[in-house]
Amino acid sequence: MFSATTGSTTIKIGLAALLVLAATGCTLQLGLGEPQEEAAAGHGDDSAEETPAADQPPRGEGGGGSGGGGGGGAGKGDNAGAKDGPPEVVSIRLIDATVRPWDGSQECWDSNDVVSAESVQALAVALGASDPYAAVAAFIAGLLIEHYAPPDPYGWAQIFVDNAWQPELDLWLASWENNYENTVTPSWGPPYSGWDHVPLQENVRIRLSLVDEDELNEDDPIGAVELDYDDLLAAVDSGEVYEVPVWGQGQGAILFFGISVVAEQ
Ligand SMILES: [Ca+2]
Ligand SMILES: [Ca+2]
Ligand SMILES: [Ca+2]
Repeated sequence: MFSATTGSTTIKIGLAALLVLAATGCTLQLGLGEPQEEAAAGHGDDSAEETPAADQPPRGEGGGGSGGGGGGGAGKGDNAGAKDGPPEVVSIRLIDATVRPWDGSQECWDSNDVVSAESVQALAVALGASDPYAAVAAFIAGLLIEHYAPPDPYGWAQIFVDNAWQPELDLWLASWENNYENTVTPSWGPPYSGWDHVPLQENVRIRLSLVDEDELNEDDPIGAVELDYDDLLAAVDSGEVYEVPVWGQGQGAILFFGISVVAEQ
């Protein structure tokens, strides 16, 4: 039985899951807040319907402690199983993301300023580099980011395992109340949220959905991306926080999704 662990945010626990978990002796950490049904359901796109309404932001009052992973980082070299074939069971922590500094209209997230063609081209070059994560990080570091009206990302994660999305294991990574603001590199800890005792099945998926919190207007959907088996396996093999390149998905506004995946034994 797999389980969710939440950092400073909240998770939604279905009654049925609670009963099952009580029966099996697993422990879950409960938050008080609940994602909206739209978030809990397994949607296939990043349409506006999927994002929580602006007047009902997720609340971060759930004082979750960290679960088994604590700090959540994978110990370097602690990737037992990587050399003996894929691990059967893993622990996953969701660490951070990198958001493109402009939206699908090439406007800044929190202003109507259109970014320069030079910036767009420079990011394209960085994404084509041999180490795109480092190149993109350097590109972002070189921006006068305050001129780019950066977003205030919050979001949630969902997992598909045992041939189904598991809404009772949805995790809020940040809420309106506790998200890092004015950043294109949001992180979600410590402590970091994630899931323990996850069977590493070939059809496993993890979906990340991000939204830009806006005080005055409706929130701006940033996007949704999914990780698959190969991504999780690559993360195990890396032995460290692994930044999955995801800019090819959807509108391309989420560039990287950083995760830590450790084999459980
Ligand atoms: Ca905005
Ligand atoms: Ca906020
Ligand atoms: Ca905003």
